[in-house]
Amino acid sequence: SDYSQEPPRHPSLQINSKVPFNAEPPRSALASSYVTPVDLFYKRNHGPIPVVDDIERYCVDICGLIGTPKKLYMRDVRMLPKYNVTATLQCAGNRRTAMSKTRKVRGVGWDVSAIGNAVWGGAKLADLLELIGIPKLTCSTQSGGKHVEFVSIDKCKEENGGPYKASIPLSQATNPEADVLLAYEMNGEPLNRDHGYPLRVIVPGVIGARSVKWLDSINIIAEECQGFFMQKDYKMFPPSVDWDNINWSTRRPQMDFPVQSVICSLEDVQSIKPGKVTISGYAVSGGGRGIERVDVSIDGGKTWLEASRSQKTGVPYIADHVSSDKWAWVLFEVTVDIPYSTEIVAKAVHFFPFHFHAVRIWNAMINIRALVICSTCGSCKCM
Ligand code: MTE
Ligand code: MO
Repeated sequence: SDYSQEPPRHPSLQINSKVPFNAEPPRSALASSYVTPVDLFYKRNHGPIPVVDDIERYCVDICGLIGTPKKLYMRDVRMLPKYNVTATLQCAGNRRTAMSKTRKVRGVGWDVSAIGNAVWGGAKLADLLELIGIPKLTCSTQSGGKHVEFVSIDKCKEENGGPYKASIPLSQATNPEADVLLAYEMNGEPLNRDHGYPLRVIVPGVIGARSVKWLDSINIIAEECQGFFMQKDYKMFPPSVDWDNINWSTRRPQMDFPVQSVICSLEDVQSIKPGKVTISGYAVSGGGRGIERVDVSIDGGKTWLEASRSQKTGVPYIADHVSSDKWAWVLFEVTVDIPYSTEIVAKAVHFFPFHFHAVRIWNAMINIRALVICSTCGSCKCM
């Protein structure tokens, strides 16, 4: 494969794999802005970045279970009503490095920043499908049935040199409230090459793997996509399953991501002085479920303090409220008084109509002793 035409990238990105290019920003930079700047947004690729230079001739083939195949040019996409949707994109492999400390996980190692929040501009897939004769649905709870498959221009080794692809249920694709976009803008700028120029799919609330970049065709198919990334990757198994006894067909592909919270203002192990410390980070849940609460503990999880949550400054965040961005993360912050070497933990609770789930808990170990300057002995030994 040809990696001679890769675009320029921001020097502060932490590179997890050079070819294909996989990189994430430092965690401290990530939670400092609600909307992640494009150049700091994580980049997750499975092959070389495609080059599309004739934008007039670029088009997406729409085929499969429809009357007559159609060609969708960029001018056709721009004729559809334009929406700006603020949505957090998260790779299913986010925090894989930490997971591997418990049990070795295969795949590119990621710290906590394989995630970003952007304002995606483009047409709704539901509008396009309606235009070609597939009516809108306002309920996406049904499972099974037809899928809409997105096929890319890029080539990757997992597909034996074929294109990257994925699918979502037709019921989600035709639901205008699911906000599935054919996006040509990111944060008000035309999409850049790394993020899918000229056109990509954005499936809000769902693992990043389904948001196919560099769209080449859209196929209406009878059942879910049979590609590698739907069938042989991005599935969750119990601890009894390993690489030698895995039966992929026993699990469904991951779609909505689970609730997640991460402390970004501290590293996993860090030396700080005792006293007031502001702890901040992000919390997010898939499926459009808001974040009901974020709690922080400074005693390893024995007692908890509620952190404040925000999206836009000055607007109080309320999960499931009309003033919040339902597909986007919240940033949290709490100031605590740290007395001694301790373990700081954050946990998020997402909003769900009938239950509250606290699913993922993450620990930030902090060793304070090392940095305390003791005026009596001049070293830290007496602590
Ligand atoms: N689309 C194509 N065509 N090729 C890819 O390798 N990677 C997917 C998805 N779409 C991928 C793709 C994965 S796994 C993720 S997490 C997101 O794109 C990452 O999007 P980003 O690079 O814009 O952050
Ligand atoms: Mo991903």
